[in-house]
Amino acid sequence: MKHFCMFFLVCLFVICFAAGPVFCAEIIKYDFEDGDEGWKIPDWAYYQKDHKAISSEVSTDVSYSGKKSLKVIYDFPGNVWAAGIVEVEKDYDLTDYDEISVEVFLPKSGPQDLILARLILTVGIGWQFTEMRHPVILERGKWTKVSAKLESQEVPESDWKGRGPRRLYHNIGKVAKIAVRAEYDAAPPHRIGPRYEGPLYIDNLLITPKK
Ligand SMILES: [Ca+2]
Repeated sequence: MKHFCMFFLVCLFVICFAAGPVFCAEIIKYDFEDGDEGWKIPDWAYYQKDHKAISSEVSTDVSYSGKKSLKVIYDFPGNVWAAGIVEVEKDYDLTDYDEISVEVFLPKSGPQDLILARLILTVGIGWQFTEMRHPVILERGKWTKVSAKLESQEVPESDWKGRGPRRLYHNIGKVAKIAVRAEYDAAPPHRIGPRYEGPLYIDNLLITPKK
């Protein structure tokens, strides 16, 4: 019996050790309760003609979790496609993670069905943009969840753009930035809308481990 117990404990130790990273993967969360946590509009975006994010700051106007969120001010002209990005730069190995999600709030004063959001990961040695294949339409006056399954052997169908070496699957261990991009989906002359000079709020970005 004693030998059996010892054998069992050794087996348990070996299994736990072998599966260490799975057990150790903890949820990654940005909820802006302790400041901007490194999130900002990247410098290069200010030089892009179609990037229209003006400023970002932590705010108590609205929140999805806790009392604060990240308030990003945009100036979308409405008569042309435009976008605005906020991001955090930090090295992540997301091999043992399953899904990434974020909540985005569009005030009631915003246009309906014209502002969308998607998540973007900057990955690999070449820092390549890997973006969600389908952006999500933001509902006015509500928090809208934007989420995507991360790529893995278990999830062959991809929620992400990028082929070959740019594919997220090949770079999931080398994520350098996480970004949220808002897009004003104007396509003149037939699809245009009112100018929107105002905020979106970002909160509760979660990267959840595989079960
Ligand atoms: Ca929060």
